[in-house]
Amino acid sequence: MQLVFCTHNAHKLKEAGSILGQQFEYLTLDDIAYHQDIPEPYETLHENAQTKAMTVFMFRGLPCFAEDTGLFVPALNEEPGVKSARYAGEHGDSLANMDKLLKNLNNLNDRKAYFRTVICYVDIHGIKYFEGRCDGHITESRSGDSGFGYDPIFIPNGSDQTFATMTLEQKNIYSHRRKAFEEVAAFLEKKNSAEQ
Ligand code: ITT
Repeated sequence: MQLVFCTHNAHKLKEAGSILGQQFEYLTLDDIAYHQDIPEPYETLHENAQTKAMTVFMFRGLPCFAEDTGLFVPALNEEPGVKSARYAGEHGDSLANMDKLLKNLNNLNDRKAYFRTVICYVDIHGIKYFEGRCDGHITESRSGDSGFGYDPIFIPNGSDQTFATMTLEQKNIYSHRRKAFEEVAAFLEKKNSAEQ
């Protein structure tokens, strides 16, 4: 069975691949020659994930999944949230995004934060959602250079290290994405065995 993972983010592909394993053939957007950007204009992770998955499903007709993730900081009114990729303006400028977040948290004692991931799966039978969450806090400065996005300033509960100082396997112990993808893996396994 072929499945398309609708992302242009190579880090996400690597993380997802490490969780989902080899039971399916995963295609990337490059594999299906989909080179456009998919806009994420909505106010919820669900709507953005659904739009990405539906857009690619309509393009190619293969089962697709897409995810949208945000970093939510309760003391900042849940910012950067659904706008995490473009918090400082330009999409995907992680250094500027982290600088802005550290500046906005300056002198605040409550540095609690959480990542939330929503995955949308679409095939001819319909749409399904999966979720994962990771609670932790924002550090006072950056540490580490692994991973991506806000990893250098996020420490998950139960650890004293930022995600960016961890190996992929260590990040997966705590990660929002790992939890969501484990649900996807269980769903696909069940679906696969029902179809055989
Ligand atoms: P696609 O839409 O192509 O999948 P993207 O990089 O635009 O890739 P999102 O909109 O889902 O991805 O992600 C929003 C931002 O949230 C992302 O650019 C990162 O800055 C941040 N982010 C997401 N997951 C993260 C993680 O595991 N660790 C650190 N930051 C993360």
